[in-house]
Amino acid sequence: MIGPVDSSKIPRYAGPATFARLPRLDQVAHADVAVVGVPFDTGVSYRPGARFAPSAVREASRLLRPYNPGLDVSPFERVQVADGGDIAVNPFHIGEAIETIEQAAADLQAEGTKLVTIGGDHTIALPLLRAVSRIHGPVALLHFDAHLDTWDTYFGEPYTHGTPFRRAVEDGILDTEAISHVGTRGPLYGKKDLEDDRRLGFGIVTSSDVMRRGVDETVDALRQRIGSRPLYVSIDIDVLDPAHAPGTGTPEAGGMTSRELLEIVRGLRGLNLVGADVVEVAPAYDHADITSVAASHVAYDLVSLLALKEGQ
Ligand SMILES: [Mn+2]
Repeated sequence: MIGPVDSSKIPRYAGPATFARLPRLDQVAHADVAVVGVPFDTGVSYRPGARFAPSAVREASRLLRPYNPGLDVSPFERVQVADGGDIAVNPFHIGEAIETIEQAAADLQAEGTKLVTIGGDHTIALPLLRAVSRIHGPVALLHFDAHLDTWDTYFGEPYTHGTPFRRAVEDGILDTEAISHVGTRGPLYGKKDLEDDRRLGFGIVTSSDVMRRGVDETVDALRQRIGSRPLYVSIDIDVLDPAHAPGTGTPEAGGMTSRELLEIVRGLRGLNLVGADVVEVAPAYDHADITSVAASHVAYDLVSLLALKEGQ
């Protein structure tokens, strides 16, 4: 196993940034888990800038240490984790970008590597789900987000950051017995948004529900619905309150704390996680790297969950 750069010998702030100072994918024979960037934000409806997230999150991840007490695991000792670099996509053509992402994600997973992907805007979840379902069939989905992301079109366009999960249901790549939004809040276009969403099969645990029920009850309810199904976790960083994630494209007041999000993610231990993404970090609106730090820690816990499972 090739671990991260030894921070007792080379200071954390020195040298090029890979996620958690891990080796690059081309420096290891095989990776059980790879962290991959998708610098793409052509699908946004409001503030752009998520194309700069992969590099910002890598910079913010320099301080991550090798032992995760929250999950009692040293993920980089348990399995081989590597930084898979960025999937380079056409910023001027959403359709082509989606095809590129799906094929690159499928290639990366061809030999059993599990992916934690750093977006990018939420458009990228669709091709990532398509790639994962090629291997596992329809997957359960936990979607952490202020927004539903099940709208039909924007300006007549079907592929945007507000529509990936409606397209995924239409594709038949989600197991609609086990798909849930977590952390939704904020005003909608109309009540029909919620009716359409329910018709697609989604359950909703709102941001207020998380506050009222608490983390443990929230986790129990989510776990029951998922069972042993293959699970994909998609985390829009705007699920956090703007106080915890100001650097994002469509902020909404009244969100979760980073502590709540990390605790819910840790509560997924033991489930059949097959892939995950963290999207919508927009560094230009960030302050003191608050959002990038939160995203790097969430990604670390997702890597840790995969390490626990893959290292069995
Ligand atoms: Mn989203």
